[in-house]
Amino acid sequence: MRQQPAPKDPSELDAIETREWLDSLDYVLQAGGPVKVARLLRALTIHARQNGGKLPFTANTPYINTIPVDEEAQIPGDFDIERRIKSLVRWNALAMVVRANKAEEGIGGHISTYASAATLYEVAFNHFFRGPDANGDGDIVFFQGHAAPGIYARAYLEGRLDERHLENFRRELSPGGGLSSYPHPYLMPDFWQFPSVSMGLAPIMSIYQARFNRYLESRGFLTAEQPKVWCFVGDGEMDEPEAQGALSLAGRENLDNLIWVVNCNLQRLDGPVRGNGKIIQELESIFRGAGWNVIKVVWGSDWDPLLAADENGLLVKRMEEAVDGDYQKYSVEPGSYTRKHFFGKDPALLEMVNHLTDDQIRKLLRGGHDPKKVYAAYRAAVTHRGHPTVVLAKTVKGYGLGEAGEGRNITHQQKKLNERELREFRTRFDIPLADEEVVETPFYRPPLDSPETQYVLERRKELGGFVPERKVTASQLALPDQSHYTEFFKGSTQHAMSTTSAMVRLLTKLLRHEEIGKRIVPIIPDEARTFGMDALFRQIGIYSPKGQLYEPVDRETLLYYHEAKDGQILEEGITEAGAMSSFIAAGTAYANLGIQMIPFYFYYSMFGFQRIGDLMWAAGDIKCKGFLLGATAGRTTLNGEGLQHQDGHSHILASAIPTLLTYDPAFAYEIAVIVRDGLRRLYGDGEELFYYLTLYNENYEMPEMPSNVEEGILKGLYKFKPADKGKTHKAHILGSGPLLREALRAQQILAEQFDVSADVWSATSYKLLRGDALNVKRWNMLHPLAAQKKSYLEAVLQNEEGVFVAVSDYMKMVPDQVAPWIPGGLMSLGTDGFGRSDTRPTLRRFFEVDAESIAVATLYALYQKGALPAQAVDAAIRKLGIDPEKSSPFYL
Ligand SMILES: Cc1ncc(C[n+]2csc(CCOP(=O)(O)OP(=O)(O)O)c2C)c(N)n1
Ligand SMILES: [Mg+2]
Repeated sequence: MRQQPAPKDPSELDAIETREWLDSLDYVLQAGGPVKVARLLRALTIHARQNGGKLPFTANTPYINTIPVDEEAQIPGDFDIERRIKSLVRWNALAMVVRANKAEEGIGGHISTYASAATLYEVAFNHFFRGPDANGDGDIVFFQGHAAPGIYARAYLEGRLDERHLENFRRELSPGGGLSSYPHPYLMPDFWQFPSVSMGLAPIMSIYQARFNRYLESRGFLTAEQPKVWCFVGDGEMDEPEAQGALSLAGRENLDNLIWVVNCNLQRLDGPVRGNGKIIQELESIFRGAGWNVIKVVWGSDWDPLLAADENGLLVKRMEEAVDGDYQKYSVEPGSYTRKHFFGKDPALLEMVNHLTDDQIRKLLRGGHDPKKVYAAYRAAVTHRGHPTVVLAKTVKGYGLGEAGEGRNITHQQKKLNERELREFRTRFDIPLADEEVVETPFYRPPLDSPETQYVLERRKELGGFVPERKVTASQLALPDQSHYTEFFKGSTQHAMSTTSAMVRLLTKLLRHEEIGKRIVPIIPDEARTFGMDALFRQIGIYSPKGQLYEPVDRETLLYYHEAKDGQILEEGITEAGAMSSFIAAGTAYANLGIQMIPFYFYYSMFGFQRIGDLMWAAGDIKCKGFLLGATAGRTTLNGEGLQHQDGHSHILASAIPTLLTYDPAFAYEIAVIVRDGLRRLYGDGEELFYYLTLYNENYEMPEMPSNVEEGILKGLYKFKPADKGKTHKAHILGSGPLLREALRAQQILAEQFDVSADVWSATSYKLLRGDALNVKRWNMLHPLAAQKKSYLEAVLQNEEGVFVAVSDYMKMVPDQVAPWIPGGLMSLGTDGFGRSDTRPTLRRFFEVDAESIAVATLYALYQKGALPAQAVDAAIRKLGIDPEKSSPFYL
C-alpha cells in the first residue's frame, strides 16, 4: 500500500492554496490580459457574494505605486540638468525666507513645504504646464499658497523676477515693490491667477473651474484644446470641508481636464496629518469613491528592485502595517533605525536589505521625490480620459533641511538655518557657493548663457511660455442701450412686485440682448423657484454635460425642468460654496481665459457672506467681476423663516471687502440704474470690481424714477420724497430696501400728527458713502493748507436742517457708519438681534423699525436738539401705541 503523505499543518495548506490561486491568475493574466483578469475577478466577487462569502469592503489598493514599473512612461530631457535647476530653485526659495527673516525678525515665510514639493513642481514646469502661448489655452494652475517661495525662485531663474523682488519677499511696501507672501492676484496682477492660501478654497475653486471650462466649451466659447486645470493641495489641507466637498461633482461630470496633486508629506503645521493611520490610503478611498482616477506615487525607483523581489508580499504587508507616524520617524532617524524597526520586523525582510548600507537605506527615495515616478504619474494623468485624476505623492516635509527640519514636527515654522545647516544644504544640493559665502545666503542665478538657464527657457518656450502669468486679453463688450431699462424707470404703479422680481425681470431682458445675453451666467444653489426664476429653466436651459436623459415629470407644462448640454443656468444644487466657486470661475474668465462672462449669482442672503465669506473675500483678491444677489434679504422682510434665515447683517460683512460695491435698493428703477452702471464699469470700462445687491420678497408698487436721482442712486443717497413745507419742525429719514416704505409712512404720521416736515431719502449704499467720506477726510487732513474738499454726503446734506434718522432692515451699524458726516448726528434704527418667525408688521414693531417707531425716534431726536419737550415724546409713544416697557430685541 502506498503511504499517504503526512497531513500538513493548516498554515502550510493555506500557503499552497493561495499559491495555486495566484498561479491560475498569473496564467489568465499572461494568456488573456488584464481585462480578462478584471472580468474574472468581478465574476468571482459576485459568485462569492451570492453564496454567502462576506467580502470586506475596501476602496483601497495596496500601499504601492499605482503604475507598475513596466508601464511607467519614461521621462525625457536631461536628467542631470533638471536636478541642478531644481537644486537652485530650492536654494533660492530657502534663501528668500532666511534672508527676509534675518532682515525682519518674524516676517515669516515657509521653507519646508516647497522643500517637500520641489520635484512635484519642477517636473510639471519642465514637462507639463502649458503656458499661455501654447496651442489652445494655457493650463490653469492653482499653486499651494505657502509653496510660493519656490514659485518665485523659479520665476527668478527664468529671469522674470530679479534679486530686488526676492530680497523684498513679504516686504511689498518696500520702495520698488516686493513679493506678496502668498498668491494674491490683487497684489501681483501680472503674476498670480489664483489666491490659494486660505486652505480648501483652491481645491473647490479648481473643480468648479474645470467644470466651468466644460460649460464654456458646451456653449461655444472655448473652442481650442481644453486647458488642464492643475491644483496642488496639502495633505493637511484635505481635511477642509471645501477641499473634499465637491469631489463627487468632478467624478460625476467626468472632469478629465482636472488634475490634483496632493503633496502627502504626512505633516501639517503642528504635527502628523494621520500619525496613527495612512493619509494616502484614506484619501485614495475617498477619491475612488467619488469617481476619480487615483494615481499613488508612494515609493521611489530605489524600492523597485526590493518590491520585485518581494515574492510572498512580506514587504508590501510591512509597508501597509507601518503607520504615517512610523514613516515620519524613519525620515528623521538614521538608516540603522529603519533597518531595525521597519525591515527588522521579519528576518526575511531584513535579509532583503542586507546588500544595502544604512546610508543607502536612509536615502531610499519616496515617490514624490523621484522625478521618474512623478513624470510617469503626470503623463498618465494628462492622458487619462473619463475621470478627474488625483496624484497622491508621498514626500518628506522639509526634505533636504536635515536636522534643521526634515520630517520634524517644527519644520512648518522653520524660517532660519544656522551656518552648519546652511552648509549642509548647500553641499547636499551642490550649490556653487563657498563656505564663507553661504553664511550670507545670497541668491544664486547662473548666467543667461549657462546651460541651466538656457534649458529652463527652452523648456518653457517649448511649452508655450511662463506659468503663472495673469494677462487680461478679453475685449470690452457692447452693452445694452437705454431701451432695456426704461420699463423699470417707469415703475409699476398698476401692480405690486418685489425687488427680487424686478431683478429677475431685468435679467430676463438682458438675457435677450444680442451681445451680452449669451455671456450671462445665472447661478443658483437650488432656490430658483423661491426667487421666481423657474421660467428661466425652459427659456435658457440648465447646463448638464449629459443633456437630459430622462423625460421630466413636468414635460407637459410650459416651463418644464429643462436640462441641456448647452444650457445656460448653473443650477448648483445645495452648495453655496460650489455656486460661489462657479461665480469666481465665470467672473475671472476675462483674465484667465480671455473671455468676458457675466455671472449673476442669486442666493439666500443669509447664506452668503456668513456662510462662505472666505470665498467672497477670495473673489475680491482674484479680481472677480459680476453681481452677487442676496435675495430674501432683511431680518423683518423675510418674515416666516426665523433665526437662521433672516439676514440683518450681510451688509456689515460685505462692507469689509474693498472692491465690492454694495447696494440695498428699495425700488426697481434703482436696481436698473445700479446694474446698468455696473455693466458699464465692469464690461465697458474694464474695471475689476464686483457688486452685491440685496433683494427682497415684499411686493409693493414700484414708483416711477424721479428726475436727477441717478448720481445719488449710484453714490448711495438721494432725496426721494421731500416733505410738504410749512410745519414747525424739520427732519430727514433715510430709508433702505422695503423699510423705505416705513419711512414714507412715518413721514405721513409726523406731518399729520406731530407738525414735523420729514424729507424721505433713499439710502442705497452706506458703504460707498462712507468710503468716499473717508477718502475726502483723509485728503483734507493731509492737505491742511489746500482748499478743503467735501464728500458727496457732506455736499448733499450741507444745506439741510433738522434731525436725521435712518432705518433699514439691517443692523444699526450699517447706517451708523456714516454718522460722523451727518449734520447734528444720526439716530439709527435697525434689526440688531436674532430673527424670529412672525408677520412683517409684528417683526417691524419688535425690532422698532416700523413707521411708528421711526416717528418716535424722530421726535426723540428733535427733543435731544431742544426743539421739543420730553413730554411730547412721551405723548407720542402712547399715542402711537408703542409699549415703552417691551423688552429690547438686541440680545434676546
Ligand atoms: C483656512 C486656513 N486655516 C489655517 C491656515 C494656516 N496654515 C497654513 S499652512 C498650514 C499647514 C498646512 O499643512 P498641509 O496642507 O499638509 O501643507 P504642507 O505645508 O504640509 O504641504 C496651516 C494650518 C490657512 N492657511 N488656512
Ligand atoms: Mg502636509
